[in-house]
Amino acid sequence: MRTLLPPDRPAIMGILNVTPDSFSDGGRYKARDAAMRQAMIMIDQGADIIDIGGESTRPGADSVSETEELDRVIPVIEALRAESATPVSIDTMKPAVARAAIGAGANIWNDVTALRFADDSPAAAAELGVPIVLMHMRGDPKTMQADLAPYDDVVADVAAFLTGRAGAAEAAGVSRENIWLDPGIGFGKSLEDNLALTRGLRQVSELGLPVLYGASRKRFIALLDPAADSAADRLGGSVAAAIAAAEGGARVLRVHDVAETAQALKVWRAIKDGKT
Ligand code: HH2
Repeated sequence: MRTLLPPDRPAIMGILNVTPDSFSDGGRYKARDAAMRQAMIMIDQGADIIDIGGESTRPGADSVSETEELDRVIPVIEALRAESATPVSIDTMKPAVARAAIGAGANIWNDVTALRFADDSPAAAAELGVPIVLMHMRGDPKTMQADLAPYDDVVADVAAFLTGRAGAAEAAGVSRENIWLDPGIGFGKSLEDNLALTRGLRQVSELGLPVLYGASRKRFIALLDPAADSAADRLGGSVAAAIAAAEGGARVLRVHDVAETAQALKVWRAIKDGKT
């Protein structure tokens, strides 16, 4: 398997939602073949990791049953594993889905609840022994945008939360080298919160654990550019946010538009390092 985290640039994590209702690509890749095609395109375009999710976490989304989620993601993970050595992450809050996905060949557990969904989540992460993404979110996807009480200091609050969750994971037996952190752009945050977290990402990366950043096609971009009402029209904003995050020390960028992000990273690195 390839190294998960390249030393000299952020890894690109390509998003593959096998759901009927994801906010940007919902429904398009439900069929396994279509999902596989999209995964292989993203790999060709430079994705270092493919993030497979079977439950939408967009604001207001309904939850899905464990069986339904397994039916959506496992065949795609198996098919991808048969075709490619590219690392796969499983975007799920359910420990049983994470277990099955890792069993089918996934390499990373991406948990937007930071191991708070089930009592046995921390123990499952310890037992699986793969990198675990701990993301910051207030409330749950159904309620998170309803209650936008101001943070005292959003960057400090998120950093403190992530420090606490990393501590809880370690206490449950997860090894520190397997812990990645994510500020959770768009999860229970105002436009100003998302901008402050992006601007202040260095404060999160200085916690000393790899940081994953995901702003791709998210709604806050349309708050800055009302013409980008449709998610597919948010490419420019997504790339701008990704480069700002790279500047703030992000080690993984979770994106829909792999080719454009890869190109932007090449130009960014050439400018920064003076190397072509
Ligand atoms: N964002 C989404 C889903 N999973 N995981 C991490 N670690 N970080 C994120 O920012 C993040 C995530 C939401 O985006 P998307 O997958 O495109 O949509 P949906 O949740 O509707 O499937």
